[in-house]
Amino acid sequence: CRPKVHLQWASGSQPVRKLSVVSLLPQKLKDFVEDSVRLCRPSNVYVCDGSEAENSMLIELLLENRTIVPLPKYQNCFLARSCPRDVARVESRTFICTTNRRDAVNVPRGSAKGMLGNWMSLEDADSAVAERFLGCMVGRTMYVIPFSMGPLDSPYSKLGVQLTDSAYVVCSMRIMTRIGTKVLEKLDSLDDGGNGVGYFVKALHSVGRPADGPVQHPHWPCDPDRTIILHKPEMNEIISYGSGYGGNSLLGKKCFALRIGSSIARREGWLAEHMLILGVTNPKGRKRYVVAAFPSACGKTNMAMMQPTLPGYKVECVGDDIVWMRFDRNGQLRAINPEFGFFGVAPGTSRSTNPVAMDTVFKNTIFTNVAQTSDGGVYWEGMDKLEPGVTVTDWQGNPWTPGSTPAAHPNSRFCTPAEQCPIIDADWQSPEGVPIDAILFGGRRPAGVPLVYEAFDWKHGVYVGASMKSEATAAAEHKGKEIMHDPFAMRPFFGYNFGHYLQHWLSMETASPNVKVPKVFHVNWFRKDDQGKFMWPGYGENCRVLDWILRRIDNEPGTAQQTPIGIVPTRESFDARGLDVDFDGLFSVPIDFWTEEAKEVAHFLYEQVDEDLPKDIQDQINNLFSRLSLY
Ligand code: SAT
Ligand code: MN
Repeated sequence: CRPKVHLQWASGSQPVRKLSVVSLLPQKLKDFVEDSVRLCRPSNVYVCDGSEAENSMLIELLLENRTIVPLPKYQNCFLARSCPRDVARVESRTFICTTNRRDAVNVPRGSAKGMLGNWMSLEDADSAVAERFLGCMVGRTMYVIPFSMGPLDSPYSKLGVQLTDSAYVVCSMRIMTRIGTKVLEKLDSLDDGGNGVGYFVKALHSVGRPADGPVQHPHWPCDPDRTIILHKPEMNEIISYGSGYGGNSLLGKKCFALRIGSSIARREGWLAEHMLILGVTNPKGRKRYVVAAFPSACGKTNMAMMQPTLPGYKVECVGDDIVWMRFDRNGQLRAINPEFGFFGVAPGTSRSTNPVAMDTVFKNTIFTNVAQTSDGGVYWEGMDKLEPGVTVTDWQGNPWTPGSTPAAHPNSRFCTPAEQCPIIDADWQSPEGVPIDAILFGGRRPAGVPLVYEAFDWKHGVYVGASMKSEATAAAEHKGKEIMHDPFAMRPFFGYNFGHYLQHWLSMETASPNVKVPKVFHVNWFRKDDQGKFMWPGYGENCRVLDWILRRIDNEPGTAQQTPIGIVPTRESFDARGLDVDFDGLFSVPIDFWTEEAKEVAHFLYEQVDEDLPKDIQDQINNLFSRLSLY
């Protein structure tokens, strides 16, 4: 019962020409497609060319299936409502699969539970796949999406091919990555070097179908009970089953660009990180680029699109979520954004919080799980006021009244082309990347953590990244406002053992004799006062923090005040003009709090990383304790 493999050429909604795919695809890709066809048994195979016509055909199909509805208020925008059980990443079902466990995940001390990723053996992964994928695409089309992470002409870019049975995924991948014939041509021209490791990342995805009983939501088929996301870094493979949602299904993003990417990066001597990239120009016209790592749903998109309030400042956006970076021949750190679009959190986005995003997302955008207005628009919590007379349908399709349950799901998203961003940086697709002068780490920390502090040096900076914590958000299945460890904002995205990851970061400093490591900072926009009120206005005012950071990069005298945890601004060097904020409160370093914090972080690192905790990090822990006790 072997289905025929066809390459369909579409015009409008009618497939008009069928060609045998066998003779046309590069051998390795052909093998991948054929093996997957034997497993999944789709009724059709369609190779995506990435064209406008193809996209229109798929949108037409999605409208017919009611997976999406049009949003006539805007230009070429659509809304998808997912199955309510398929609304976020599923970290508990996400695995790194390797021959040896210790390569994939940290090995905690004693019986402690590993908090930094899940491992599965290759044999168990094979059984999980066999149980789920056999015949999972019967009656469906398998789409073949050749995609590039990074600009096609960049030496830093990597290619992938995703097979999926979801047209929603194809349309979203087309926004989030560079897809189609051009990628296929590049892939064809590459040589795999015969080393057996794929020279493109193989990514197999199915939304699945429940083992017992019919698909619950015909417009959003999925199999939440058996969702599983597998990564095989030794083979450059990703296999994802059961979910159509963002980070679980757009496999170029977290699965490739972070998990497989970090593992490739370690082998090749560079860094794949969960960071935004922005360019900031000061009033003197000096432009610098910085990267910043915050956990999911902590405002990376807002910061990447910041509208500075300080006169003469300008921010431009290179990326809002993922960075691939390496030191160039001159020892300068350079970064590319491997993505092509923004998959941003909608709630909280408004004309006042992120006007640039508001100017970006109302054309050519797929919204997922936001609310819909009676005049054919969208709505979410924290958006601007509703126009009078307009009624709202919530993210599940039910009538909504203000004050009742959330109109939009807290993890609802916009998926929008980066090139539409009015402040997209002129060099955002530069093949050699942009030069990076500072690395920022941050999180949601209601207590104790200053607005900004600078690490003493690179090794201390690596410790600061390792010690990151943040309040849980809606981006994954976690409940409540618990403060979780989230080292480097990578907790759900490490592709290999966190101890080895720390060693890799430490090794960057001596990667070559001329390496100039950037300064490292920690920021926290979310400190609260005794009344539980945010102490810092955030958003555009965060440029004041960037202003201080730029002064530090320039080694401006009189800008540094030493504390046991790092360097904070002197009052004179931090521009708080016109703001009514409690400077001392914002920058205080409460010693009792930090002694507890340092102990807790040390406990976490020793327990989680145990024998793989690098000596340099152990030294950093000890140094911090002695600085705190001397204080
Ligand atoms: O769903 S995604 O993983 O793409 C978003 C996020 O968690 O950052
Ligand atoms: Mn993210």
